[in-house]
Amino acid sequence: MAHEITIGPRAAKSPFFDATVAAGATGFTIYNHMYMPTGYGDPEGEYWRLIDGVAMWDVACERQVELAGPDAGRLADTLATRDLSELKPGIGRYTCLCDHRGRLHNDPVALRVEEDLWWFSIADNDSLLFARAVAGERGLDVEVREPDVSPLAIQGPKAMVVAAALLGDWVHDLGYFHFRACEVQGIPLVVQRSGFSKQGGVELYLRDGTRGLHLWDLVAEAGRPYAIAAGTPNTIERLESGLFNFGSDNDADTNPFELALERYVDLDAEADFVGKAALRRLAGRPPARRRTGAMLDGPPLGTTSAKCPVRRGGETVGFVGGHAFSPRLQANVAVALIETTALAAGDLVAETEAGPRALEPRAFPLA
Ligand code: THG
Repeated sequence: MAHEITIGPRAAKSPFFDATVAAGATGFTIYNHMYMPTGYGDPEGEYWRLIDGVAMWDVACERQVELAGPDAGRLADTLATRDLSELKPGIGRYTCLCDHRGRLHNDPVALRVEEDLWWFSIADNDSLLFARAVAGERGLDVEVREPDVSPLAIQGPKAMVVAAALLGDWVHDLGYFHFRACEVQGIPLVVQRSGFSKQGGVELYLRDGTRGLHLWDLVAEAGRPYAIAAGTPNTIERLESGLFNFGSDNDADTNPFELALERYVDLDAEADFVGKAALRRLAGRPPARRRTGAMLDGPPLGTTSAKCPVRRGGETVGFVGGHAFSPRLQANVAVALIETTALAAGDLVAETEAGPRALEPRAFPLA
């Protein structure tokens, strides 16, 4: 008997939902309380389309936490582990968000939309609640809310020509994480050079959820000469590239140094951001665990972002945060978070669902 998950406030539809079903979505996950497609039935084809061509992804679940008002900039700098104050409107920056003990609770792209208007394009965690609490405790004059904004990603080596066909040649001049507001056939957008792959492209932040299906069709039409098709943030490619995936690569007690995200922590920032003192203490000694790329031996493994244990001798010394068979490398790629001493000692084994596999640590990128 087939079962279904009810649509409602705990599992909302993206504005692109019906289009993704029509395009043949075969699976969904829930991310920021919203459905996100996880595949269209041809994992290998979807991978090669991202590597060699162009794909369009429903990533509406990358919800925005909007900070608006006179203290919006102050709150942005209070939440982020990097200095955002000197960003000009139209520029974004990838940053960590930590709690008071330096534990990561999100890794958004922060966009300064206007002087006093910010969006934190968040990964899968309820950081809106955290932002509201901090704004209140610090006595800041700022509204924190979730606006009607839903990203649609165009990714792959042909993504920029598709974006230019849809929007105009100006998109080629956007620097990485730079963005611009525009309209296409009256549909309000913010267009940013960004996306969760190393293959290049843009994200179209749809600013009116009632226009999702129309926008989807316009992108599909502009991409037709380049054989665009629906895809999803791709686990194989993100593992090869070493992109951090919040929730898979970390647990609730992981700090940015363990995750090799230290270049997104500025301990000399002027703002007294949440977690700064704790992160200063943590920075003074080697991290207890370390995130690493890895190869897993043996026959091809399935693609997963589910965790499995890493052992050394009889002991559990960490976890694999996702693994896949890389068609480019013809080998199994993985990401793992492993106790630093065990990582140095070697002889590591991942207890995958297909049985134990020797784990060889490797620096990112793997491909
Ligand atoms: N796009 C948008 N929002 C998002 C994501 C996105 N929110 C959730 C999630 N993804 C956030 N995570 C990431 C992780 C990595 C990157 C962006 C968002 C990324 N990293 C580049 C890298 O690692 O090479 C560049 C980072 C840098 O060095 O500045 O792009 O994908 N809208």
